[in-house]
Amino acid sequence: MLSKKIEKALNEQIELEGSSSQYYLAMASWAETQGMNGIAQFLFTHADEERLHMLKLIKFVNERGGHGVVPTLKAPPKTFKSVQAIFELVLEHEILVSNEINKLVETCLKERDYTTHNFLQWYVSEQIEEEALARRILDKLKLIGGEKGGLYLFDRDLETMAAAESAAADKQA
Ligand code: OFO
Repeated sequence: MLSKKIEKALNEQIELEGSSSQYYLAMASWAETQGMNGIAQFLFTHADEERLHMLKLIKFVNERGGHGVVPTLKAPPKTFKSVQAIFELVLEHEILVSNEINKLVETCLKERDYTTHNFLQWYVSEQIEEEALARRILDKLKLIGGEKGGLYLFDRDLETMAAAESAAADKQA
């Protein structure tokens, strides 16, 4: 059984995962309108993953006797400055999410909720991977600089990465 405190904290995380999904969806849609289909595909896949993170939390809260609440979400931005700006925002956002997960883990330890603590370890590892991925992408973009041909290849690279990620997600499902 979840304590009210942990249930509330998990519901806040549900909201954050949901808004991450919307945020990446907005980035994906903007990239698609700019003709960057590989980047868009990568971000669409990322948005789907965040939705699954939200779903996983909702199911956990319900299984533990609480109520996973579907959140009302604020509209994300419609447009973005550049591809570089998008991935800077992705990294910044992932760092914020990691900090929130870490706070949640700490609260579980204080409340002696070892079951939720154990459940959250999956999110801890996921955040390490997502931060690392955002950093790798930013490094690639730095190498390219403002070069158009480089951006074309980068777009194709991300399309391949998106296909690999969704194949891995299908295997897990
Ligand atoms: Fe939910 O994994 Fe990133 O934010």
